[in-house]
Amino acid sequence: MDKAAWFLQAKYGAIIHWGLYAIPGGYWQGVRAPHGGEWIMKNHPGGIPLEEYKKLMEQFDPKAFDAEEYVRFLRDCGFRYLVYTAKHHDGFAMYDSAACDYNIMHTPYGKDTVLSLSRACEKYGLTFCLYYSQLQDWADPNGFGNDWDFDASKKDFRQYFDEKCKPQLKELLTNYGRIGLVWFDTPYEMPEEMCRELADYVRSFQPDCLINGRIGYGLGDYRQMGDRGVPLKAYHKPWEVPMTLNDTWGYRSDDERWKSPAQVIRLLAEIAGKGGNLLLNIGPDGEGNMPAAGCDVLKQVGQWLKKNGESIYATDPVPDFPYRLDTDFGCFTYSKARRRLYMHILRYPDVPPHQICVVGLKSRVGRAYLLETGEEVMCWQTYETARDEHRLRVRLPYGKAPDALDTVVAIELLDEKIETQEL
Ligand code: FHN
Repeated sequence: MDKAAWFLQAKYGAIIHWGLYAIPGGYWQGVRAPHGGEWIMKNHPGGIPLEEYKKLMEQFDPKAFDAEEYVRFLRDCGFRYLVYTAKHHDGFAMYDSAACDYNIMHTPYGKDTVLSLSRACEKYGLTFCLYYSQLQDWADPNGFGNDWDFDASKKDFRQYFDEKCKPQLKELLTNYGRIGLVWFDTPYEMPEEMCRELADYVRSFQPDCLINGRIGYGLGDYRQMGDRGVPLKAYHKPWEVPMTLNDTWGYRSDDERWKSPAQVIRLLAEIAGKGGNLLLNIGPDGEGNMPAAGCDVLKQVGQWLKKNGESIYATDPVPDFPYRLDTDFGCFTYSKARRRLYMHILRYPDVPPHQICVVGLKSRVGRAYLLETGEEVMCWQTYETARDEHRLRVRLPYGKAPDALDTVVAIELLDEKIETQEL
């Protein structure tokens, strides 16, 4: 079986950015640091000296963190895998690392969160995956990125690579059972030989572990789109979009710009329809609470997925449609195995007849019904010879949208192969 099969079917993953930076939550001594909360050490004017930043360790005692509760919640919200920041750019390890003392075991909390989360994922059936910042390490004199504590001209990146990066990856890949994928980040100018060495190294411990595209030079097992970057068209190899739920990755106390459940569902449907995965972030605070407003959004998406998951999980990319008529209703997803096309109605046509017309589907259509209830909806196809246009019309239930977030119509296809018209 293809080692990416689980990833292709999963479609919806969660990423948790959590580290010491969650304590200041975007403010250092009353000064607001711009952008993501996880960058505070570098983005605070002049950079926070390592010795100062390290003092956060003394305060790290997140009483509200409960790995089992986190993972059960994520499972109930419909996520199929979890990516966790074992070490972000600040260089602090959220697990018990023998390779470097700068880790969670030396905080008042003193417990290994990679261990507890990996076990919880096993218990609740999520694939456990790890984020590891391979190039940037602001705590190591030879790591990339910290030029306020360390003289950049004296850095020996090879030393950091051999003495911290590789040993830590070995720990992560040998002490926590099966790792679904390693999520590298910001490879910047890292030389190709070293990226290759790292990819081979990961595979030497866990040959089935996927590596994301940010290993660099196309050495990964799937394509990592840019942060929040959704491609315009379907892409037929494995890929993933990392997305924030508000505007930050690591917790910021001032960021309340949460996406709505409708926005998340739109992203999920659009990305699945183009053949990709949505990797959605949540950043717990310094006490270990996942922000309540973000959790509410995730819950509502989860409730929608319980009824409509068939239209998202294990779906395949939809062939391009030349254009649509009447209304910008939303988008399609498609399952080859089930021979079904799913029409995601994100904007319900508000005037009767509540009808949507799509041009360009050549395959023959059978029955159509609301996925949530099974209620049949009328649909019919016509072909206009003079204009050479195949039209599919779907007549929706009268009144308001059966599901205000996204009403899904399942359309059964009679032909094995789905075909659309070319213009
Ligand atoms: O610098 C990081 C950032 O903090 C965050 O981890 C994101 C997630 O995709 N990756 C980098 C920026 O692309």
